[in-house]
Amino acid sequence: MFEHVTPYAGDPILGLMDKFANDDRTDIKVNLGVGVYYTEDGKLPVLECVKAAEKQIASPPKARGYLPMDGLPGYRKACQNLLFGRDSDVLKAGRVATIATLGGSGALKVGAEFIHDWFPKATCYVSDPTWGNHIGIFEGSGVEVKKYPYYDAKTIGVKFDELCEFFKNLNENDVVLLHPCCHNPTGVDLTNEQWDTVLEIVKDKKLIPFMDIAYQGFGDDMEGDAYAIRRAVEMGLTVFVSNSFSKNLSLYGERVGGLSVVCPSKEEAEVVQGQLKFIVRRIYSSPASHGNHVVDIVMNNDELFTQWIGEVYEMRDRIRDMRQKLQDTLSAKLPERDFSYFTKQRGMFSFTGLTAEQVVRLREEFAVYMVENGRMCIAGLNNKNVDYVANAIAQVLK
Ligand code: KET
Repeated sequence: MFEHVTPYAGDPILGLMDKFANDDRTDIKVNLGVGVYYTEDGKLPVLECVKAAEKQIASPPKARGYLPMDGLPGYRKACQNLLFGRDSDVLKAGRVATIATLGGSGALKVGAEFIHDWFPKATCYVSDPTWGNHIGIFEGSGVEVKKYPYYDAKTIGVKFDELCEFFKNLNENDVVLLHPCCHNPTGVDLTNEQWDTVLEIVKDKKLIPFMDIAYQGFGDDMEGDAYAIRRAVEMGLTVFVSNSFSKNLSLYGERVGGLSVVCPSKEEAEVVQGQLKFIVRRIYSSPASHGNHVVDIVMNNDELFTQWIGEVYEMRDRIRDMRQKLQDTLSAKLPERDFSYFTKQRGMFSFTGLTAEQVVRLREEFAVYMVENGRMCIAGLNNKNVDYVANAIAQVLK
């Protein structure tokens, strides 16, 4: 019956997690593959603000009824405040449709379905390179996906002029998938001035900006990382935003994300909200309850919110520290090479320029795991393994 079913090649990021788990070199192995933050002790943290929220949920235990299709109102408000700012005019005007989703991936999926349903001729343009699943999710919803020029390996920067020229040649209502901060996989972001220019083109050419923000707080800070989103809104653009709390609340497995669509009017926002609910209903009916409650409690309590911000910045600062340490150690070992990109790139990832062969050598000879495109998750480094990793990299670069 299943003879015609072809095998799944496996996912280049999540497949690594299995490989890593099955690697019995437990004393030395280092996981720099998946975009997950580990503490200095190499552990996945449970944030203090989350522990406090879970205490509230546990006593007395909360009943587990179905959530609304679009999630808890307090959760949706939390997404909106964080993305657009508490005092945002579009929020006051009720112009934003927001739903809770199953992670940032779920937000992208619901957004892709919406684009497919209501903009059937749209092509979705993603940065070259981008998070691989951007392509998978949009194509999986029947949307054609193409790439726009982005990363420049020569300058370890953005091919900015090429990108602008490219956008100028797109068609009305084409979707451009943008990373507002902490670009995955390169760690190379646009400056605010560059965002201004790009968004002018987006406006001029009537493109649909779809902003995927999975690392808010890990670049500059909560507000600074939302610059592109807020600027687009200020300019009166209609914009899709998918956000994830997986990383900044360390709630990966709870599948907490959101999809927001900024609309021209309150009336349109209500219609869009309805269609998003309809899409959710047809895929998984309603979101998961626990994560919705945790986010609702943390984000709508001033004390826990402040505590959360502090905890995010602690993670951000530790990653920055590790960038510096890795750069310093490698520069000392191979002084003829320039490793300054480690501290120039932002967020969880560095695009190392290591070839697939070198990445395989790191894994096979040193049990250091990275994605084969050369992406390293800096958040997996700590003071105990950074020398070992630097040494391994130096060996494969020699
Ligand atoms: N967008 C981006 C840019 C992103 O890096 C991820 C996850 C997601 C969305 C999905 O978020 P979630 O809330 O987990 O559904 N990226 C990491 C994990 C993964 O590949 O699934 C990663 O790149 O390692």
